[in-house]
Amino acid sequence: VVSTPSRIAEELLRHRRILIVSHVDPDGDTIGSALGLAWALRSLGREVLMGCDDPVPEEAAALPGADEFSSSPPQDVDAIVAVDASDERRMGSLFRPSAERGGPLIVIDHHITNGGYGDLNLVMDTSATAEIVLLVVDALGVSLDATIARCLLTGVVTDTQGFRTASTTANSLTVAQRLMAAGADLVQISNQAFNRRSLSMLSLWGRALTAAEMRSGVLWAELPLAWLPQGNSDGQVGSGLANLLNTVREARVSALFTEQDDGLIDVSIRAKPGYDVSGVALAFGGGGHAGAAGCQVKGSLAGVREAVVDALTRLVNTQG
Ligand SMILES: [Mn+2]
Repeated sequence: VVSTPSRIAEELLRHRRILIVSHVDPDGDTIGSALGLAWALRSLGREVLMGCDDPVPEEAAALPGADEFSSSPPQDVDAIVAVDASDERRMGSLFRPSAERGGPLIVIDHHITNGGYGDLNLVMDTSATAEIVLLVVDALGVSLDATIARCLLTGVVTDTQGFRTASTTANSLTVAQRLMAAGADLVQISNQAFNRRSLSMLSLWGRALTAAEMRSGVLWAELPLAWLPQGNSDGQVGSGLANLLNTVREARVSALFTEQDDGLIDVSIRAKPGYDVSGVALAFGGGGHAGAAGCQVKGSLAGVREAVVDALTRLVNTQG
């Protein structure tokens, strides 16, 4: 069911104990959106629990409530809200089929590949899920405070790479202006988002960049499992590198292949404005946006790379 911010607010207000779930390999948008909504609901006296299958990344780690996320939150809740998760697999082990849920699953998301897997789905084509959460916060009748504003601005700043992606709109800036006026510190949020890389991670990127290859506008790099630190969560190491690959002038589209310890290859795809790589990610079982998409594919590093690079080469030839 396609919903509206006011319908979502109405549904949320019916429930006392609400679980908010951020997606696996979380980013600043899914964590910031979850926390922004959580603090708004708490100001209305609701009990809110936070769930995420993976650790909170550096870019969102300083947000109030970032330490509350649990990979095994209590299941006796009245409603579940998934934020920024384009399909149910993005909820990881925290997804419950409808028969196992006590209450509704409410999906708030901005991925164009989202098919609407919730009982209520608020899916809009915005630069960040945090933009949509702000509409819900308004519909809840909560006035913005500095905490909510800081969480939501983290979502907008991280998903737009500091207002630079093709998904950035005038509304992204209008939203940012409102959030700053409510007390969010853009400089502090940007610093936390972009200037906190470890030297060891940059060294790893250097190794991957040295071996990067480009063919007819398609640039790709790999992070084999043997190079990665123990217990690596691929999102932490890879997402910044995927964005960096896309800054290469000759690249129309770029892909980063990260070998995981579970037999899956994580693929992060980026594109210059004018190209839409979401369909390729969807075809390989993932999803995303025109300019940034991803999937996790079973197979060897070389096998998955060949298949995805072939698909991206066809895409460049078609859309270019
Ligand atoms: Mn997002």
